[in-house]
Amino acid sequence: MHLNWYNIGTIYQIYPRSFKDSSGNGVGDLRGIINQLDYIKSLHVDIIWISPIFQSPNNDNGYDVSDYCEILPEFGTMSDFDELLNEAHSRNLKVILDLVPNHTSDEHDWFKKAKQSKDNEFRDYYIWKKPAEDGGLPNNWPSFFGGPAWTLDEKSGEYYLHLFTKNQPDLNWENPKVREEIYKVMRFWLNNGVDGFRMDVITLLSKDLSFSNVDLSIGFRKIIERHYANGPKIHDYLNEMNEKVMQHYDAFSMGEGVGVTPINAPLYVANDREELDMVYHFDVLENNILNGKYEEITDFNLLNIKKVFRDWHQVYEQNGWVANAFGNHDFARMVSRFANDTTFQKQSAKMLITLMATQNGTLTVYQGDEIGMTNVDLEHIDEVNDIQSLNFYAENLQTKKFSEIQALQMINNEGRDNARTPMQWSDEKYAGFSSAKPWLKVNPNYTSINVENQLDEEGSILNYYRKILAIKKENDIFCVGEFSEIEQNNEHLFAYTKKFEDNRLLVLLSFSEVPINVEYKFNKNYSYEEIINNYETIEMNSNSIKLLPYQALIFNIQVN
Ligand code: TEU
Repeated sequence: MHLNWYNIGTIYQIYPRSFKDSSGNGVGDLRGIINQLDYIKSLHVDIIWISPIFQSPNNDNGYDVSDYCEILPEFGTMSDFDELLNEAHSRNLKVILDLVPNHTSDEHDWFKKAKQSKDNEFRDYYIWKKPAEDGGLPNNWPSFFGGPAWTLDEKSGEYYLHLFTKNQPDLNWENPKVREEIYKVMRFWLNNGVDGFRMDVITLLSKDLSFSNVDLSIGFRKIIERHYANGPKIHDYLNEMNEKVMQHYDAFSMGEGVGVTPINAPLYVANDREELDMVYHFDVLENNILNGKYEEITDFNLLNIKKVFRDWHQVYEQNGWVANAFGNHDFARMVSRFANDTTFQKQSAKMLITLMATQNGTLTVYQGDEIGMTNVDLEHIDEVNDIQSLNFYAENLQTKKFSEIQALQMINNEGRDNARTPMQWSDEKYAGFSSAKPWLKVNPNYTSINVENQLDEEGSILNYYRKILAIKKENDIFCVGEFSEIEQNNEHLFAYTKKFEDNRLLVLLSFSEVPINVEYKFNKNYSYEEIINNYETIEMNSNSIKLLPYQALIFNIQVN
């Protein structure tokens, strides 16, 4: 198998609003990123993915773009961006941007013009429908962020489609002019030197033109999978995009795979398809979210996570490639969701990265996870910023399904702001993120969890990330190979061997708060070299290993 730089490389995701403020206005910016490039490089990551930096009214913090080829002034200027790119490249770091091709902001010029009249040349850039016969909504489609996916444009008496907020009208990809506009945007950035794109909700581009009602009882996740994502022309569009743009550059595409399953993923990413280079799947991130956020969640269950990884192996068998994530800007913090963010915060943060770093696929690391940042407690709805949470809260005030206290609790458990609190750089005021009050509350635990504390502490989470990512960089087996699970039905242990070419690894990960014993017969003909351990000790004999709470171990196996 041929591995490209983007298969082997580790991606570090930056949410620019929360990364580092250099201008003192409480909002992170490009110069903040430039100033931290040495820090980023020191993590041994290879690629930086920056969430949207384009002109935007920030209804959905940049995922509502009003000009794809301008930088949001709060973040800086085009020359700051050029400098960022040059400085990153000079450190051998690639940079990918977040392309948002499914929708624009309602403040984008195209939409402003489209709204002017039914025969405006931009009208067909968006998706318009007449009211239903009873004068109501064209169909019963719910939006991702609560409420219907249609909003009435009073002037024309027609509804426009928006799968996200009403300020994010969906583009009409049936229109070849729209597709050309987006390709133009892509070429603009690629010609400027960027190394690729993370493509926001790329699976939603092709709509089911029957626009028939959906069965709401199947839950939102199934609605996405069956009706919103994977539409009839999606593969034509991605093929065209690849042919007209991507294949002309040494750049890669990582499609946000909302609604993608291990079964249909190869259609997007198998080598011979010439569509996307990798799909970023949601099966770990949404593992305990059954139907959709704020609908139903279950307790964390390791057996389900193990099954996810097992299921996705089939994508490699078909020459496809995926990107893995335990966290991003849309989910609660990984250490709070999947492990233990109190007594064993340190051990479990290290254990989770050990798991992720040894799975097949491209590893993505979300800012702050490398120091074990945790969920935050927002004490009042006024402290909430995220539009998805705010809409849920407002809707709940009407339906009264949950008490206000419960609703806030749910936001604190599941909400997107958990991942968006300012990066904790030091124990200075505002966590060293900014000299002014930040746009979103700083997690009060910044006094103990911060970069500065961890820089020189040998046993810190940060230094553990550095160590494992450095080893991963030199060893392809970390991101590719055949798996063989040990004690597959053990709900406190994730253990496996990996084999790739002549290399072998043994990985043992405890998800238990008490010590556990793993029966494992060490082969006398092999030698086992411990290369990763999140504790200083190890207890083992020839037939078993005792794992301490959340212990993570990797052995390099050599045939004698
Ligand atoms: O996310 C798409 C998406 O599916 C998320 O909305 C996710 O389902 C949700 O947050 C979890 O409940 C992308 C971006 O990552 C997100 O930040 C944007 O809000 C969204 O697209 C719209 O552009």
